[in-house]
Amino acid sequence: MSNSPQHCGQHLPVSLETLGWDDECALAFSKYTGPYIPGRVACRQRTVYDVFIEGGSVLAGISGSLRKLGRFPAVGDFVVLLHRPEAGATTIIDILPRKTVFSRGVAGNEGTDQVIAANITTVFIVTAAGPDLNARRLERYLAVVHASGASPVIVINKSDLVKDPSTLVAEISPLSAGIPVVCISALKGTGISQIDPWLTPGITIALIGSSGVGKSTLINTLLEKSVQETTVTRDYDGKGRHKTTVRQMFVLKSGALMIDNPGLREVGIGTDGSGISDTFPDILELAGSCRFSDCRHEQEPGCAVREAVSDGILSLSRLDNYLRLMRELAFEQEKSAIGLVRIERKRWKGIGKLAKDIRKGKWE
Ligand SMILES: Nc1nc2c(ncn2[C@@H]2O[C@H](COP(=O)(O)OP(=O)(O)OP(=O)(O)O)[C@@H](O)[C@H]2O)c(=O)[nH]1
Ligand SMILES: [Mg+2]
Ligand SMILES: [Zn+2]
Repeated sequence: MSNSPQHCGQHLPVSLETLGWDDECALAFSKYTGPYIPGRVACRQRTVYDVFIEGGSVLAGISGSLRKLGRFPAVGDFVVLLHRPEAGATTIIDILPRKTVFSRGVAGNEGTDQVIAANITTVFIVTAAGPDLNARRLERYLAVVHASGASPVIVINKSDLVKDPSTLVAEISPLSAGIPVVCISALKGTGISQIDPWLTPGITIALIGSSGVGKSTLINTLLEKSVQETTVTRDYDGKGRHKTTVRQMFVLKSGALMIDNPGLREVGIGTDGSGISDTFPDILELAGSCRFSDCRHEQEPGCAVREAVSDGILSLSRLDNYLRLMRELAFEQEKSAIGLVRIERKRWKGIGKLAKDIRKGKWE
């Protein structure tokens, strides 16, 4: 095998429209005239990006100035490329404003959100019949998706492993009010047509979920070929081997785009609390009737939330998960406040260095 970078995914004659390019993108791009072309990042391999462009794809590096500013494109980003095929070089020189950002707060990352993917319309939260089907885990995923600006769909996979799949849907219905739930077997192809409504041209869907739930299998089924390697090891506790290691965007037959992700080992909730409020609207409504407006629903007198638990209206485990996520949010926000100061300092250092380089004429 050669060491030179290879395209990691499809090489298709796609149109910009298929890639989700719209008026907003066109407006943001309109300030670029000259040898620049638009593209969309399909895959990142260390320092090289696989970028879909009108009619196909190219491998591109990023410009020195983006690197110095610490602005790295994510899968799904619309980018501006300096395309010089005659010189054998294509460079990403700018990232267009992101419409949605799907990120996860990661411990040890200075409390900042790590961008998983950008410009995602819909997130399929994939779970599988069996031990992975867990309300607490789903609530956490829902909070992360809500915070991203994308809309969630819960996909229960491996329905072929149970006698009566309708019980699976019933199991999670209490937490999925208003959220579409589909139950499929990616392996056998059963129920796949239920996801058709989301597979429309220009729509970008990201698949998330634990390792082994069948995300890549679903991609293979939709592409009607084995482009993604799938694993036979079942890994529900996050300790095993993850099959997919690279995040990658695919163009489906319907014209929709789908991003396969590695199984998420750890989903932090990030620093945006809106995802939690959207996931627990029932608790927020109850909280409006608590005696104290800053009630933490722990020991306070006149707590309407605790009362709902004793009355059997709200399950204790749901409240516990809510309180756990709120504590995590407070912690992440505090960490971020500290981390941001540090990052700002680093960023200004980068900008200062860039200005110096420009003055010295070192900048291309
Ligand atoms: N019985 C059954 N097995 C399935 C189904 N979908 C996937 N599998 C199996 O589950 C295993 C894991 O599937 P993958 O598609 O690799 O899972 P993944 O979510 O992509 O895993 P990571 O890439 O590690 O995140 C494989 O052995 C698949 O054949 C299904 O609908 N039914
Ligand atoms: Mg996979
Ligand atoms: Zn309360």
